[in-house]
Amino acid sequence: MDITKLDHFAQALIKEAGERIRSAFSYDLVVETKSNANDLVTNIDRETELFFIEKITAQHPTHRIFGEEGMGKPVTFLEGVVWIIDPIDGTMNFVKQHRHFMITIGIFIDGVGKLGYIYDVMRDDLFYAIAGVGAWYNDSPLRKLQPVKLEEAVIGINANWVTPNDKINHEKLISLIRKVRGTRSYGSAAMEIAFVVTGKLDAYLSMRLSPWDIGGGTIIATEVGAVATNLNGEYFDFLNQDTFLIGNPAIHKEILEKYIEQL
Ligand code: 2AM
Ligand code: CA
Repeated sequence: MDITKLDHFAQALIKEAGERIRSAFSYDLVVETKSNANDLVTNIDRETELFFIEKITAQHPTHRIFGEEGMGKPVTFLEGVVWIIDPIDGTMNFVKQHRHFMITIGIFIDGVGKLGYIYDVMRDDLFYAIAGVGAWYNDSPLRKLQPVKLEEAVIGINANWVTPNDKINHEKLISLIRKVRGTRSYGSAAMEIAFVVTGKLDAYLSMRLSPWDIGGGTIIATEVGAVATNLNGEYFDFLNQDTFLIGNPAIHKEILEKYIEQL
C-alpha cells in the first residue's frame, strides 16, 4: 500500500466533494429527520457519501466504506482498508448556518488509523495527518501540543450535558466548567477536534459519538500528542457509538479522574 499515493487520492476527492457541496447551495436542500427531531440529514449528505463510495470503489475495489448515511455495504469488522466517512459533520450547522460543517475521513488499515482528514468545506481548510509522519493544517505542519493548566484551558462541550441527564453527573461537570477559563460549543465534533489538535481548544468531550464523527480526528490527534479515549479512559470503539474525550495530555487524565462520573 502506497500511503502517499492514497493520501493524494483522498485529498483530491475531499476537495472535489467540497466543491460539489459549495455549488449545491444554489439548489433546494431537502431536509429530513432521522432518529429524532434534532437529528438532521439532507439530500446533500447522502449524495456526498455516494460520491465517495463511487470514486473509491472505482479506484480501489477492495476498500470498504463505513459512512454515516449507510449508503455502502455494512461494515462489521476493520480488517483490510476501511474508510470511515462522515460526508457532512454538523448537519444542523450546514442547514441553518451554511458554515461550520466538515467532511471528515479516517482511513484504517487492519484496524490501525493511517490517514486522517477534517475539511472545513466553506473555508476550504484542511487538517490532516499521515500516521507516523506528521500532521498539517493546509501547508503548515502542526506542532506538538504545549502543556496547559486546567484553569487556563478552554474546552468544547454541549450545554446539554451540564443539565440533568441520564448519562453523566452534571454537578461534577458544573465544577469543571467553573474551573476552566472558558467553554465553547461549535456543533460539529470534527470541528471541535480540529480545534483541539491546533490548540484552539484544550479538550472536547461528548457522551455519544459515532466512529465517523471522530475517525479522522483521532488520527490527527495522535500526531500532535493529543489524547483521545472514551470516558472510561479506554480506546474508542470504532465500530459503535461511544463516549469521547480528547484533550491536551496535560489535562486529559485530570478531567477524567476528577470531573467525569458516568451514571
Ligand atoms: P452529524 O452532524 O454528522 O450528525 C454535535 O451534534 C455533533 O454530534 C455533530 O458532530 C453530530 O454529527 C454528532 N451527532 C449528532 N447526533 C448524533 C448521534 N445520535 N450519534 C452520534 N453523533 C451524533
Ligand atoms: Ca453527518
